[in-house]
Amino acid sequence: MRNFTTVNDIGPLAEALEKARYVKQNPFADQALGHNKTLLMVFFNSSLRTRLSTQKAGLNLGMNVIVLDINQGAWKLETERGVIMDGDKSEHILEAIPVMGSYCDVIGVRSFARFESKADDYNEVILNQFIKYSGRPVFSMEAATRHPLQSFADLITIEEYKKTSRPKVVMTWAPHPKALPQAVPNSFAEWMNAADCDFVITHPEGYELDPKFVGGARVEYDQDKALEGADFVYAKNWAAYADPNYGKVINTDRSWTVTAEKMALTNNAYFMHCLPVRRNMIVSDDVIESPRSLVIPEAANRVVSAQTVLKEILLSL
Ligand code: AN0
Ligand code: CP
Repeated sequence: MRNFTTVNDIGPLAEALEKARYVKQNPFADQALGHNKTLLMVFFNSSLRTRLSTQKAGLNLGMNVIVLDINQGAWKLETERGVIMDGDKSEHILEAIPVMGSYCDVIGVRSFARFESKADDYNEVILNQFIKYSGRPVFSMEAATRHPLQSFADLITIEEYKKTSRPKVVMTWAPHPKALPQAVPNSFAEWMNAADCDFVITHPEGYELDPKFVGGARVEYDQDKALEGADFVYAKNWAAYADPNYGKVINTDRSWTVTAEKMALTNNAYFMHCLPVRRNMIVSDDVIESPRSLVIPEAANRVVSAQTVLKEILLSL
């Protein structure tokens, strides 16, 4: 595997899960693989988990790790070609990317949807420029349309906790005061559709995701109905995808918050969320603190997904 940006890059999921199990049980078995190899992590947006877990994954593999926060200390980057750079941006991304590539062997990129242009976001213009111009393998640390390291960790977590071979997994929209990207729900849908589970998506009218990501999943507009018999409840907010509301908050209905009453409709489901989460908007305190909440083991598995992916990339160098 050279680049890792979607579920398709990892190969058959059963094999990927087997590799992840090995990595989890033997975190330091491949220290020699990363010796004298440098991982550069480039952040255009904030992060707690991705930053720490991916760094840890690189260190476990014996890599040197450099982290760059573009917005804290780097030059402001122009991303559009052809503009006269007489504004506040000092450097063009077309120079910055190959320069960054010259200092490392593998690059991770976090670059969220900017909600300025749906076409730019859904064409992954930033991530694709890294792939095109860095000369290095590139992996997504959440790009405009997907967050595959998160979805892989989510799948690993579901595999660890499921009690039936084909669990019912419900992804539910929940309210949030600010506009959030569709990357996490898109990606989760993409991975659940590729995995063996009964996958249902529930959200208010107007929050339909790109059909390309929904795929064959069942969409149920009645959250209570969707939650019936669920084994896993995966909560996430996202902003509207459909035009003319792309990138907008069109509903903050708190009746969609995942509460104990909502969880009572399920098959004693586990609660999942990628974090960071706003309590009592997305999920009530009692649900996130309950023994059925997997948010901490789910975050811990981010090291496992990142290390499994980095290992495959190192093997391809
Ligand atoms: C981001 C999002 O929803 O995509 C990152 C989640 C991992 N969340 C926020 O910006 C709060
Ligand atoms: N879940 C996740 O990616 O968290 P961070 O935004 O803190 O990295």
